[in-house]
Parts: sequence; structure tokens; C-alpha cells
Amino acid sequence: TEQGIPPKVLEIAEGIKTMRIRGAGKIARAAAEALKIAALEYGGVKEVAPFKRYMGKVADLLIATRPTAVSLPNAVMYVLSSLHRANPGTFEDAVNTVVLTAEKFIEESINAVKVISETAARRIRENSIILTHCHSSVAVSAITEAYKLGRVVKVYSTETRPFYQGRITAKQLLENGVPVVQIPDSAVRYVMHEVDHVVIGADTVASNGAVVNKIGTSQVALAAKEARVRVYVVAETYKFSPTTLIGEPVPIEFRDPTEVVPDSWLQKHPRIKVLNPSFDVTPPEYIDAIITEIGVIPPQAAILVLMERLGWALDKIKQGGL
Ligand code: RUB
Repeated sequence: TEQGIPPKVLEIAEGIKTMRIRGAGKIARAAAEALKIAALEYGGVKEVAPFKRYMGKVADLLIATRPTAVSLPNAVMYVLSSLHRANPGTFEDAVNTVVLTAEKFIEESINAVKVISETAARRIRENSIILTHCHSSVAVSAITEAYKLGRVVKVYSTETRPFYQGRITAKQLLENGVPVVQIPDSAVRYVMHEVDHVVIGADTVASNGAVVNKIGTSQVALAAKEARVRVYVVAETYKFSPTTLIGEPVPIEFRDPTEVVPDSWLQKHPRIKVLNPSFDVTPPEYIDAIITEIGVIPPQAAILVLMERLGWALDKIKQGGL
């Protein structure tokens, strides 16, 4: 099924799968870029129908790379639905539609991160200590923005076992001049009494306001709730999941045991089972606000964001397919 798909597109798909390209926003933008490349490098019959079929194949390949972040299928659907809506008369129009919509998605995505960061920064109090989990490019950007306003004195960054995305967070914050302290995930409750705000990203926001993010996020939120610390989720609207409106659960990715323990240890102890869930669900009651590019909402208002921003996807669901 990979026949006829350009190597650069396969490379992006592989990059997402192996987590060379990771984080929900980056994954979405990479997928849009892959669709653009696929359109420009299409080598089949230059007619609309076969081109559409080919783009459908590329879409399936991209969507199959990782299951949890809804930003991926949302980005792909955004580009492909424009191709169907535009109803292009010529092959050239069809290619153009894909290229322009992909570029629009990437541009709007980058802009959303900027708007969210500015909004989030204004919500951070003076002299704040912030805790973040995993590596969210939106959270790093928001914390950096708050730091520039002189509001951040320290950031606790969890190491985020087993993949250690927290090391990327610590490195980037430091590069941005933000004082950062790396802690093991198990130290979250120990430091929570010092923390003023928890700022985290999202892979998927469900219609009831539940936030799916890196494994451990719900423990962080639980510790924050106990200590009366505010939890802010920073997430672009394309991280809201339209299919959760019809009660579809968000699929949780399970990754290889060798991310948790070395293969040699597994060999030595073949009867020990290892579970490696990559994401968990934080219920809306544990989240104080979700900060999006169209405003700050209580998690319970997630459904309104879905109606406003993903109406086109809802229409598709009603027609019986997404
Ligand atoms: C990354 C993760 C991030 C969100 C948001 O998981 O859980 O918090 O994707 O990131 P993984 P961003 O490393 O498994 O992809 O704000 O960059 O979209």
C-alpha cells in the first residue's frame, strides 16, 4: 500500500511513529506538510479522481502512525475535506487546494501557539513557581512568555519517564533563559506545596472537557487539586476531538516494554510483565481552565469549542463517517 507514495512522505510517517517527530502540535504540522509534499510529488495519472484516491491513501498512512493525539486526524481531515469541498474541476486545482490548505493549517497552528502563549502568560501571577509535565511546545512557549513578563521565578520540569521528554523541556526552557529544575515524576507531590500553577499541554480534549495527555498527567493534576494549585491546559482547538461527541473513547497508545526496562533485563526475567501506557485521561474536575486560541474556557465548555471550530467534522459524523 506504500506503493507510489514519495519517500519524503514515508520518512515523515516513520518519524512520527518512532517519535523523532513528537508532541501533538508538531505531529499535526508534520502531517500537513506530508500531505503538501505528497500532492506536489504525485506521479500518477493527472486527473482529479485518481489524485483523490492517492491522497486518501496518504491520509490513511499518516493517521495510522500514532493513535492518541487527535491533532493528527484533525489536521489530515482539515486538508482532505477542503479537497472534497472545493470540488476541483482540474487536476491542477486539486493539487493547489491541498497545498494551500496544508500551508494554511501550518500557519494557523503556529499563530494559535503564539496567541495561546500570550493569553496564558497574562494568567500567571507575579513571582510564580510553575510545574510542567512532559514536553509540550505550547506549554514551553507559554511559560517563556510569562517569564518575559517577569512573572516566573522557577519551573519544575518532570523528567517524564519512560521516554524522558522532560529533558527536552528543561533544555528548551534553559535556552530561553527560564530557571528550570528537573525532578523525577515521583517528586511531584513533594514540590507541589511550592507550586503556583501547573501548565500542561494536551494530545486530545474530549467533548466533556477531559484532557488526554502524557502518562502521569492525571497524577500531577490530582496532586495539584489536593494542594489547591491551579491547573491550566494550553491547547489549540484542533486538539479537540469531534468523535468524542458521539461517545467514542479516545484510544490510548501502549508502547514497547523496552522503553521501560532494558531488553536484557526482560530476557533475564521473562515472567515479569511490563505495561507501558503512553497517555492518561485527566477528568474535567481536575482542570481549572483550558486556554485556546479562541479564548479561555472551563473544561465543561469544550463542547462549545467543538461546535464552533469543528462544525465541518460534526457534519461528517452525522453523515456517518469521519
Ligand atoms: C507529548 C505530550 C504533549 C502533548 C502536547 O507526547 O503528551 O504534552 O502532545 O504537546 P509524546 P504540544 O511525546 O508521546 O508525543 O503542546 O507540543 O502539542
